[in-house]
This record gives sequence, C-alpha cells and structure tokens, in this order.
Amino acid sequence: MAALRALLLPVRRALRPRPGCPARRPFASGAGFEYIISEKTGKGGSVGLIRLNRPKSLNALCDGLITELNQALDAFEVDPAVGAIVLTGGEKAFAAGADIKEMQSRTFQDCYSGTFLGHWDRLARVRKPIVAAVNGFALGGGCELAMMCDIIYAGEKAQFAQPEILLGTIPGAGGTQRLTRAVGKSLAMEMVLTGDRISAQDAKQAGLVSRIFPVETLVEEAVRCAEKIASNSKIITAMAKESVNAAFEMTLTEGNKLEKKLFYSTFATADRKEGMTAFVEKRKANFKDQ
Ligand code: CO8
Repeated sequence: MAALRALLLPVRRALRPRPGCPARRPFASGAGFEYIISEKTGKGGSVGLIRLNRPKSLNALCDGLITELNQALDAFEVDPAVGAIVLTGGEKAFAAGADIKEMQSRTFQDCYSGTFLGHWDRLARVRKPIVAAVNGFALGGGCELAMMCDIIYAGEKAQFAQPEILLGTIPGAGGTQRLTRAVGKSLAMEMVLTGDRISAQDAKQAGLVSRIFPVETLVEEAVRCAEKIASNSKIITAMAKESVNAAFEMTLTEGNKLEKKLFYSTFATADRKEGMTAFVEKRKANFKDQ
C-alpha cells in the first residue's frame, strides 16, 4: 500500500491545483491535453500544429500549459513524419504572458530554490524548425515564447510587448536578450522600459516578424511555410537551423567555422548527393533524411 502511495505521489502532485491554474484534467480534450490542442497537419502529417488553448485567460502561460507544450514538442521532435512545427494561439491572443495570478504570491525564495519556470526554454532547444503564427496579443512571456521560435508570422492585428515593467518586474524568458538582438537596442529599450506595445507592422519593419497576413489566413500560411520546410531533408534542415542559431551565440569567425564544418558534413549525407544529382538530372529531389 505504502509502495503504491509513493508511486502515485508524483501524479497527485502534477494534478494538484495551482493558484490561477485550474486543476488539470488529464487527457480531457482531443489530443489528450487541457491547455493546448496538438495535431498533425500538412502533406502526410508533416507539420506538427500546436494551439495554445486557454482562451478565457487569453492563453496566460500557466505551469500546466507550459508542461503540456513541452510534452507536445517532445512528441513532435521524435516523430519521423514531422518535419516542422507551427505554434499558434487564438485570434484575440497568442499569449498574454506568464500567468500573473499564478506568480502573484511567489517569493524570491520560491523562485530561486525551486528554479521557478525553469522548464520554459524547452521550445528554444527543439531541433526541428518552428514557425510562430501570432494573432492578437503576444505580451511578456507570450512575446518571449514567439521569439524562441525560428520564424514569426503575424496576423495584421497582432501586438507585441514586454510589459513586465508595469508589474514591477522584468522579462525573464529571454525578452531582454532576444528582443534586443531582433530589433536593436533603441526599440528594445523603449519596449522594455515603457511596456508599450508595437503593432504587427512596426514589428515587421523592426525585423521581429518576417511576414504579415490577414487574421483568418495566418495559420494556413504558417502551415504552408512549415510544409515547405518539411519537404526538404530533415537532417540538412537541422544543420541549417543549428548554423543560423550559432550567429546568436558566437563571434563571426567562430560562426563561420561552425558553418563550414556543417557544410562539409552535408557531404556525408545521402540527401546532399540526391539533391545535387536530382538537379543535374532535371528532376525533383527525393530526400530520405539520410
Ligand atoms: N495572467 C493571468 N490572467 C490573465 C493574463 C495574464 N498574463 N492576461 C489576461 N488574463 C486574464 C484576465 O485576468 C481576465 O480574466 P478574468 O476574466 O478572470 O478577470 C481575462 O484574462 C481577460 O483579460 P482582460 O479582461 O484583462 O481582457 P482585456 O481585453 O481587457 O485586456 C490585456 C487584455 C491587455 C492583454 C490584459 O489582459 C493584460 O494587460 N494582461 C496582462 C498582460 C501582461 O502584463 N503580461 C505580462 C505578464 S508577466 C510575464 O509574462 C513574465 C514572463 C516571465 C517568464 C519567466 C520564465 C522563466
């Protein structure tokens, strides 16, 4: 009996209600999640589509939601049919930030000793490409989540902000770092220090998003982009993503060295041979992810 109790303890802990986050009902909705909807779409199920689905709270990112997001990402990461992932929210909100009601009563000791929200960065470590499709609010942690993705497409009414300063705190999931790299110091400082929102159009002009679409076609366009990515060799795509990401971590010399090594590595793959042979033979390449 005691052994059974010990076995069930982590399950009970996971299901315990948290402030601001209603008790989780495991496997409650379609694909078995409560706060997200996860499905495969695109040609041959080649695109993993994850929708943040907590509309009453404008997709506020409670602990349970991030846990489910990570589970869905893990599943797509190991699924050989999936070549790219789309992350989206609802029409009103991609995500209005970390769940303030859940954070409100935390102390420094809670945060520091419990590595509070330490599981937020799983998204940034996914090897498959991720397209964020942002409609509505992408605020605080919502904006940070979008910036962990590889490509951001925005709906024409999207709004981006890092409003943590208005709550007496600062961004904690890369907002001061990724935003500054994306839009430059002046705009990043303005957004982080005032909490002001910028429009999709301003975000595009600043380089935060690559394309803007009408609200109702945004997800479809993001899936189309992901489908295109998924039709290429997965192994070469992973190398390309690794190489671009190195630009954020390395000096130009180090980054160029890594790029060269990865470029040479492509010559060890069957897909590089197939790609070039297909070109010479004037046919479409048939990649085998080898
Ligand atoms: N957390 C919790 N609940 C929220 C949040 C949120 N971030 N945003 C909205 N909600 C809830 C509201 O409380 C409301 O619930 P209820 O109906 O129970 O009162 C419901 O969503 C609808 O919201 P509103 O009534 O406020 O809707 P409006 O259309 O009037 O306003 C806004 C929409 C402007 C988006 C407004 O809700 C707002 O300002 N939200 C807060 C935005 C914000 O400050 N975000 C930053 C949060 S802090 C953060 O993200 C830090 C991340 C650190 C990550 C660290 C990882 C290691």
